[in-house]
Amino acid sequence: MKDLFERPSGGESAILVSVDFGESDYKESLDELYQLGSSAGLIVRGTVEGKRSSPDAKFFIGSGKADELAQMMQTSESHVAVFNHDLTPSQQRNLERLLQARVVDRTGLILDIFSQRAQTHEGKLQVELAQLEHLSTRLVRGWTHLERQKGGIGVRGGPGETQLELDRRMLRVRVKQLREKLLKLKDQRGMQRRARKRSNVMTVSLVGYTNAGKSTVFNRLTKANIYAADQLFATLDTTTHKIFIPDCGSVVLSDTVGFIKHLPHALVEAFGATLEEAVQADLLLHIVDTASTNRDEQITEVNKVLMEIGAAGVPQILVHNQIDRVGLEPSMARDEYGRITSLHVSAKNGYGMDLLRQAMAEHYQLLKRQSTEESAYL
Ligand SMILES: Nc1nc2c(ncn2[C@@H]2O[C@H](COP(=O)(O)OP(=O)(O)OP(=O)(O)O)[C@@H](O)[C@H]2O)c(=O)[nH]1
Ligand SMILES: [Mg+2]
Repeated sequence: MKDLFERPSGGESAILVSVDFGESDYKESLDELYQLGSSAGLIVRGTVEGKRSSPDAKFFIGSGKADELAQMMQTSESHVAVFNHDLTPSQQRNLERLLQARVVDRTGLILDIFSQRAQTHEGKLQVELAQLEHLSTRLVRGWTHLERQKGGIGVRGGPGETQLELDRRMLRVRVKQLREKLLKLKDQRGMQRRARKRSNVMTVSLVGYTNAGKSTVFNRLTKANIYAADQLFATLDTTTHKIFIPDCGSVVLSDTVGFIKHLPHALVEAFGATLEEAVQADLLLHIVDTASTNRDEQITEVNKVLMEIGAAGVPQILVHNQIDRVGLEPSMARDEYGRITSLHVSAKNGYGMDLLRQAMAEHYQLLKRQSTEESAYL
């Protein structure tokens, strides 16, 4: 976040590049890239679009489009080209040579936002590990460019392609160090969680697509004042608060990092310890932006990531948020056994927050019944 504000007059100029391979969600993914760019602090000056059946081996977009891009970069005085795709190291290198500018792919951009947002010690270590893991599969530049120096999107300082072999060795050493440090922190988290379990406190995690309104819900329920903003990945570090709910007692509520389509694998792996909060929760509140045109796909994406991290089995309530934007009333739906399956709320206006509390209280009662039944069998 610090970097975001350090950049002069709001950020660097950039051109977006997107190729339509005939996917059904092409337009939404380009909108998302725009949001990612502005969340990273870039000023988007233009977009180069093309249609292809497969990527061009040399420039990804083909040489004609690459020339068009070079032109647009020059006239708009942009120094960054952001691709809505993952590039091979050689495509990136060829483009950088041609454009004489920095080229960032979708994963690089997401990693950059994460590195700007990381605030806690653990968050910073996790981002660094993700960046190094990503880099180790491609290693176009030296790893030293990931040192937290001042610099632009996708670079953060750095000397370029020098000393590649030495870099590889240093990279391996650093990855090992980071893994060890993170493992220690994971143990600490585990100890805290076990203490909570012993004290019979229910744990609830807010999960969902980025920008759905998780932090706004969190603030409503806890009366905390954590950062919520119309930005992708406004939240990076897990925040946990204890709240008191009638018929339920204390509940430990966590706000977590948002998910996105094609969440870089290196990030999912590096954020294992943080995401573990969701895996170990008694209940997931899956926050959805009801007003998004891509709502159903976002729900599917979130469930995919939950599956990947091993949280698919945790009971989940779908919370359709932002109903004020589509003119719906707060409501609650139940399955055939009477269990709450989904809610419609507006965190911004506070509509339906009582329903959220009721849902947590009912889940608590359910857990209590289950544990009594279990102990009856023993
Ligand atoms: N109109 C409306 N806006 C909302 C509502 N809930 C959240 N927002 C807005 O949506 C934007 C994103 O909200 P956040 O709470 O930061 O979303 P998040 O899910 O925590 O996002 P990340 O941390 O970036 O993944 C902010 O501008 C909020 O003010 C709602 O119920 N109605
Ligand atoms: Mg948030």
